[in-house]
Amino acid sequence: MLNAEDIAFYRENGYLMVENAVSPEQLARLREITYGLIEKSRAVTESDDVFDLDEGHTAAQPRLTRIKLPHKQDPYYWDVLKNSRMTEVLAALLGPDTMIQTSKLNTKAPGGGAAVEWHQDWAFYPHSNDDMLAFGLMLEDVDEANGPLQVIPGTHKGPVLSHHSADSGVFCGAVDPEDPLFDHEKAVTLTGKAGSMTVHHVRTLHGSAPNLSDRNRLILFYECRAADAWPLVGSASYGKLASGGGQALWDHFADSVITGNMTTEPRAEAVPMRLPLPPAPDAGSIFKTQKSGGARSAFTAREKVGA
Ligand SMILES: O=C(O)CCC(=O)C(=O)O
Repeated sequence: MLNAEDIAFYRENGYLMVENAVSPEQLARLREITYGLIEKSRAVTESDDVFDLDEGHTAAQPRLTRIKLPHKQDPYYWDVLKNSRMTEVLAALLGPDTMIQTSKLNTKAPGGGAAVEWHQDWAFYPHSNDDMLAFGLMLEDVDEANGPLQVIPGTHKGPVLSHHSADSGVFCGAVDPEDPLFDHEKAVTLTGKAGSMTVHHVRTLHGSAPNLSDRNRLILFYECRAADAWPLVGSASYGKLASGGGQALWDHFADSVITGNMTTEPRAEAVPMRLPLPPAPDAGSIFKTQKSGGARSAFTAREKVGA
């Protein structure tokens, strides 16, 4: 599925577009399940373990920022990851042994669905090496108007920028728009037809503007790692598991294998790291972390005014 040129492009730029990552049947079923979950969210009044609610969410008009851990909400999301062309992309970019780090379905509602401020996933969850990436499977067409993912090529080879609020000192999950290392002029916008998939390296700077269209922007993210990239203390999601003890952690990892085998021999590389601590007051999702942590918006300053 990926040729040598694609692989070289990814290694050089830290991102890639892949068309037709799933079959039309898989796409149709994923959409059906996703819209079913959005329907269910009508009964929900506060963000919980499944739904992250956007401002203005009501029973009459569901507005979600996210469905959390979709592969835990319906087994079909997991089935698609394991039984589609995605596994070929994983093998080409991460090798034969791969695991899921997390998943999320960012569901930007029409007419203003929340921006995701610029960040590096690596700042949220440093590991012993950075052979990690995120797939972004488009469940609806994504264009300039409905809040596409944007990336800054080459940043996967650069430093980890500060994702801490200059005001409060907490981890706010976003870079400061005025950070001199944040070169927004180089941003590339990733649009495509439903069924297309973005791939970005764990250290690539990325973000997305609000959804200003009258259409949903549904992107299903699977964040994956080489099995020998081992999590370091500091990531909120692993923190929860660790409180269940070693067995809970082990069971979680055993359930996270996508291809090949897990390992108890992590590979350590000399990669730059920062820890996502102390946490923002509400670390329930990236949206909550950025808001409650006091992240400054790059989008109000730029895209919203068309600058
Ligand atoms: O939804 C998006 O456009 C970006 C999502 C993202 O980067 C994240 O949730 O970490």
